Amino acid sequence: MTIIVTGGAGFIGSNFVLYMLKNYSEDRIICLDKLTYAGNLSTLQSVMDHPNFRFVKADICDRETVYQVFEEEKPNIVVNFAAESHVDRSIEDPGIFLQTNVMGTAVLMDACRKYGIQRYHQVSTDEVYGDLPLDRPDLFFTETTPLHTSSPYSASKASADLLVMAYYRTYELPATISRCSNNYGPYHFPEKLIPLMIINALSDKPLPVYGKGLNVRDWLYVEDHCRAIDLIIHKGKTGEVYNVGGHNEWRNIDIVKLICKELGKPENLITYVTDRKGHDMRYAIDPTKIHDELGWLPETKFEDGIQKTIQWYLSHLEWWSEIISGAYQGYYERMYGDR
Ligand code: NAD
Ligand code: TDX
Repeated sequence: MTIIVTGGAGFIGSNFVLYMLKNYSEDRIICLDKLTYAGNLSTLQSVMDHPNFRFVKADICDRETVYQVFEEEKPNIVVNFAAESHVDRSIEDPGIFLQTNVMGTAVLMDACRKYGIQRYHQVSTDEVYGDLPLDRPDLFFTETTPLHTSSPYSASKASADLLVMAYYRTYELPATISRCSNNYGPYHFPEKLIPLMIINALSDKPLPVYGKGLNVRDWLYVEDHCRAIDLIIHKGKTGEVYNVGGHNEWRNIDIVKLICKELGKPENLITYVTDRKGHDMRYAIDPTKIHDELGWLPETKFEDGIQKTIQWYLSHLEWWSEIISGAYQGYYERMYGDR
C-alpha cells in the first residue's frame, strides 16, 4: 500500500506517520506538507531516511504539484490532516482557513478522482457540531447531530465535510470522515491549551485562562486517534462518518490546575483573560458507532496520558524552545499582550 498523509509534519499527522511506519512495515508513507508555522520537519527527523518514507514539501491547494505527486506515487489511500487548525487564528484572519481547509480538500479529492484511489479519508473534528450546554450532561454529539458551527475554523471544517459527502454521492469517491474530540500528546504545537500551559508553567509565566475557565473539552490521547483512523481506513465503510472520543470531559480550569499540580507550580500563576469570541461551551462525543462497528476503544487513560505528555515536554525542550523562540513570539504578543 502507498499512503499519502497530508499535514504529516503537524501534531496529529506526524504522530500518524510514526504510528503507520511502526505498525505497517510493508506500506510506503508519503508525507505531503506545506510546512506552515505549524509544520515541523524536526518532528519527522527519525524517519527521514526510512526506506518506506518520502517527504514532499507542497501545498494541498497547488493542483499541479499535487497531481504530480499522485502521478509519481499512485497512492492507494489518502489521509488528509492538512489544515489550519487553531480557532483563535481563524478569528483573527479566516481567509487561509477557507483556502486550505476547503479548497485544499477539493484539490486532493480531484486528484483522487483523476488517478483513482481505494480510500480518501478526511480528518475532521467534533467542532463541526457546534457546542452543547453545560446544564445538559446527558447530551452527546452523534454522527447524526446537525452541523452547527461557531468559528471560521469549524465552519471551514464543516464545509470540507459537506464537500467530501458531495464527492462521495456525485462521483462515488470512496471516502470516509472521522470527527474527533480534542487531542493531546507529543508534538502538540505550543499555541494550544495543554502545551501552552505546560510551557508557561515551566517558566513561571502567567497561565491565561479564557473567561471563567468553565468550558468543557473531551480529551483523547493522540495515539488513540491514530488507531481509530487506522481502523477506519482499513475496515470502515465508505460514505460513513465516525465520531472518535473517549468520554473524558474536563473543564479548562481543572486541566490547568492539574498541570500546575503535576509540575509543582502554584495556582496563582493562573490569570483569567478576555474570553474567546463565540467560545464553544462543551464538546462531548458519543463514540458508540466506532466501538460497535470497528471495535475501537481508547487505550490511554487520561491520568497516564497527561503524565506521559508532561514528561515528553520536559524531555523535549529543544523541540518546543526552537518553536517559541521564532515567529511564535509575535503571535503570542498579539494574542495575549494586552488581553
Ligand atoms: P496542526 O496545525 O498541528 O498541523 C497541521 C499541519 O498541516 C502542519 O504540518 C501544516 O504545515 C500542514 N498544512 C497546513 N496548511 C497546509 C497546506 N495548505 N498544504 C499542506 N500542508 C498544510 O494540526 P493538528 O492539530 O495536527 O490537526 C490535524 C487535523 O486534525 C486537522 O485537519 C484538524 O482539523 C483535525 N483535528 C484536530 C484536533 C486537535 O485536537 N488538534 C481534533 C480533531 C481534529
Ligand atoms: O490560552 C488558552 N487559554 C484557554 O483558556 C488557550 C490556547 C485555550 N484556552 C481554552 C479554549 C478552549 O476552550 O482551552 C480550550 C482548548 O483550546 P484549544 O487548545 O485552542 O483547542 P480547541 O479550541 O478546543 O480546538 C482544538 O480541538 C478541536 C483544536 O485546536 C482543533 O483543531 C480541533 O478541531
